Amino acid sequence: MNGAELIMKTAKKAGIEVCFTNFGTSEMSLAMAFDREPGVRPVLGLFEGVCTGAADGWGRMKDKPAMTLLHLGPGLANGTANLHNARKAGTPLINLVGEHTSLYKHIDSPLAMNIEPLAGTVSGWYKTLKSADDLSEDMAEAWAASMYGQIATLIIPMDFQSKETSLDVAVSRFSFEPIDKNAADKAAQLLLSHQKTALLLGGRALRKPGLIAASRIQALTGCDLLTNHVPAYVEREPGLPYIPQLPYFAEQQIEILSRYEAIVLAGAKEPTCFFGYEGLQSHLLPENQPRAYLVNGKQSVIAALENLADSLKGKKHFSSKPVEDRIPPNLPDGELNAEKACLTLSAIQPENAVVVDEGVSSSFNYYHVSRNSQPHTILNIEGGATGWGLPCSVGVAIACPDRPVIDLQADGCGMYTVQALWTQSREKLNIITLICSNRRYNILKLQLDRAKASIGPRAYSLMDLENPDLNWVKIAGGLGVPAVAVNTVEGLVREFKKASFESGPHLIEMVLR
Ligand SMILES: Cc1ncc(C[n+]2csc(CCOP(=O)(O)OP(=O)(O)O)c2C)c(N)n1
Repeated sequence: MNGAELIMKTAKKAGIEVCFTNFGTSEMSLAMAFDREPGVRPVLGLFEGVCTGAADGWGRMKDKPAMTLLHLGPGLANGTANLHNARKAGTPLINLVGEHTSLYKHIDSPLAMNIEPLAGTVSGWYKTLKSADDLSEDMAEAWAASMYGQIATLIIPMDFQSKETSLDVAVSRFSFEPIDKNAADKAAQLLLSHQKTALLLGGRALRKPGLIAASRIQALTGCDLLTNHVPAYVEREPGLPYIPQLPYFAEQQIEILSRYEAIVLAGAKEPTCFFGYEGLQSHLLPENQPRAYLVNGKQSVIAALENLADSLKGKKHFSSKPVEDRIPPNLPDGELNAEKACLTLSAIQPENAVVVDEGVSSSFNYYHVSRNSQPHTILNIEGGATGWGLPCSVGVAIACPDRPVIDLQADGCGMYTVQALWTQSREKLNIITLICSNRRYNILKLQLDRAKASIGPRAYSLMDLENPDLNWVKIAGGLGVPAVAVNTVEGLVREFKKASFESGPHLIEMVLR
């Protein structure tokens, strides 16, 4: 057995099932180990951003890490934007990054790069392997670090991968830190002693057990439940509460947040502006608003919410709210625009779907209008780095082969990592990509309009995706994914149903007015 095989054995023993990779010479031994230690399934992405986005999608669905295998610093650099998205989403994820032979490192060869600082920008844990003797222990440590919902990057010199070893496979161990009783007491006190309160949910709190505990807290205290603008993962089904998202624009968020006398944050980041503007506060919670943070990043938010709900029993203070009737959305008709596209999807999406939302300005409405759709999971781009939806769908479909995967995908963002369609085709993944084809960077135009900036023709043309038009049907076809274009609700319904009946990936370009 060599070092690379030991890494794969350790990964398999820890429960890692898949590795999204685009490798090179310095990772050759690791690539060969996929055959010698076949527990981990390798999946090829034709750009590292596809691999890292796919690992994000897989990790979100399974709540445990997928691996990537990337080529040296440049490979990691290509994958960094989607690692950033994964970091913001709190996704467990492990990168294996090759490094030049340990004795050769001081030579400034063509691909040499200082990898660690780059890894540090996105990784909660990172390490360059110092000795072949540490291979298995370091891999097990990387796994444990990732399980807190962070990225772990292990940089492995080439000579350690190929070195023969008789080391044992290390056992990976992970547990959350105990929940904080003081934080729970403070949260309970705030929720019970104020009239108008909110519980701001994020991270794993938006999974089913967290949502059930949150709705118990709501029933016992009368608090509102909220989430940040782009929650990474939200489960929806009858019996689970609808969690309104804070709006995109800062002044709207400030207006909503200032209605509350006290706030409890449960796994959610403190709301901030996407961008700082002069005269506008960047932290959006009112300065003197009493608040409690239920957990730190190493505690289980689900356990903390359940504990809080239990501790509030018998101390009912406010009457609970009536449960909202779940009325499914009506199907619109006629020519497609962004709102109708969201309504149509909400009305026809199949039961148990996973909806990956990188629709940007076209999907502003989707989160709200789909609240009573068939049971589903929504994934969102918490980090805001473009080019996430297509790769993320790859990881989701591999993690959950029995669930329909729908990517609500803005056209501009789609072009960043369009190679993901090839992986979708090669792996025969059941994904329907719905391109929101407005043929512009609309969100940038909206931002400029708001800033009342006078836009000259050159700047204007930089936000236009016309001349030439992107031909999505041909692009998808060239990457092995059957595609059609539609411009009416009726066409969308027809093509969506057709695509749902056939296995494998499909793309529908929704030409929006
Ligand atoms: C890595 C990265 N590059 C650039 C941007 C800036 N940006 C934000 S959204 C966007 C494209 C928006 O266009 P599109 O995807 O078509 O969605 P629309 O705005 O039309 O709804 C760009 C370039 C970003 N957020 N991240």
